Amino acid sequence: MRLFVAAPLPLDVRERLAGLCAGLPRARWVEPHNMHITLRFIGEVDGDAAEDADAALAQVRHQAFDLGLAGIGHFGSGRRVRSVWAGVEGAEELVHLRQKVESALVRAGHDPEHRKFHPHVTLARLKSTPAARLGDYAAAHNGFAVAPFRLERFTLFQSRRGNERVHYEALAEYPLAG
Ligand code: 3AM
Repeated sequence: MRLFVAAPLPLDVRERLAGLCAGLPRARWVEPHNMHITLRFIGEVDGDAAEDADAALAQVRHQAFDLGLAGIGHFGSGRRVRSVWAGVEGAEELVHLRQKVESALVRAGHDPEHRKFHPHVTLARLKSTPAARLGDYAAAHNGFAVAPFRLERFTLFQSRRGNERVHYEALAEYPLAG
């Protein structure tokens, strides 16, 4: 099974984000119920490894904290822009949480993640979207912001692919201390 760890987003935040999901040609928009902030991609694992990851994640201790969203960005450049996303504001605590998640997974036997962490909410995956259209889109939405909301848990998701749609199913939730 294909797993990743993420911060889930409240419904009202996902509804705000859904308002950004239009106006880019050749975009595959993320459905609002699938929106999240990935903390750590785990990848394909068997049932035993999934149980070990779950046990390790259940050991993570961290306070609940506030975070907001602000701005629009993208990964890739020129004709190879792969995705557009909403940025995270005040991500210091999220970075700490992500470090704890990373340490827990490495202790559970996963290879360390060496790529830099760029907290974001993916809005769309793109293929050959003209750069000018992306510029117009970013300019139109650059003032986007969501007021801080409380993150009270993080989640282990399974990514399933079925008839052309991807579905993220929450396998386990880990509360942050209130
Ligand atoms: O939060 P986002 O949507 O940016 O891109 C995938 C998605 O991130 C990422 O894991 C999240 C849940 O699918 N992902 C997929 N394959 C990946 C890989 N091989 C990956 N991240 C890193 N390495």
